[in-house]
Amino acid sequence: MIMKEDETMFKKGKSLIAAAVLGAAAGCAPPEEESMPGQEAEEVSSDHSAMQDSPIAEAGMVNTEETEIGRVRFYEEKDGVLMQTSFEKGVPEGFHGFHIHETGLCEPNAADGPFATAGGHFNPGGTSHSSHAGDMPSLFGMTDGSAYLVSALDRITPEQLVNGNLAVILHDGPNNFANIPDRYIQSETGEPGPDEQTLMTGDSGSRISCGVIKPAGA
Ligand SMILES: [Cu+2]
Repeated sequence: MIMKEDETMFKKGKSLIAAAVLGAAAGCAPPEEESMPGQEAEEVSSDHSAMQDSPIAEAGMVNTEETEIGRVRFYEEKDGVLMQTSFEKGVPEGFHGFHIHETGLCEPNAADGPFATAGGHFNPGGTSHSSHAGDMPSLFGMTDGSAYLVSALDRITPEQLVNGNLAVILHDGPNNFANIPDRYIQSETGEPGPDEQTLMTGDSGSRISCGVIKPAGA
């Protein structure tokens, strides 16, 4: 049932992209006489039509009751990966931290808290949040609990997504991307700026949904 509705959302996304591509082919660029004198017309060459192809990897997103509430699909494109996320329900209203975590193990009853078994952010470069390969734009939950997000990513490779045994995690709270200016002082150390925990996680709180990233069709 959920899968079916989810498919519909996916197709909606697909036809939007198709419409955009058609628009471009039909010559929607402004006619040359409209360019301002002395201003070079800029070529826009970004092509994110990968969603017309088959995904290379997918994650079925479950909540803590292990019900599938959404799906994340990854498509290979020329310079990276296109991520398409659709949740049918279960996303609290507002922004949520949304990341690729390092271990493809989603256990709602994990000893250290729901989905703690997925580990930290996927971070092969050993950098701070928000420079992790697994960092993604925040997911916005609508008032009806649904959410939809498409984003181009080039810090993670198709190979890592297909063979990395990784997981997508949706957090309960918004992500601060470790953007804590120095005028904020850490209560424990008296140091300015973000503390270690913030530099690791972005402080988006508990994990409310998890999905193991599997090669498409697996
Ligand atoms: Cu996370």
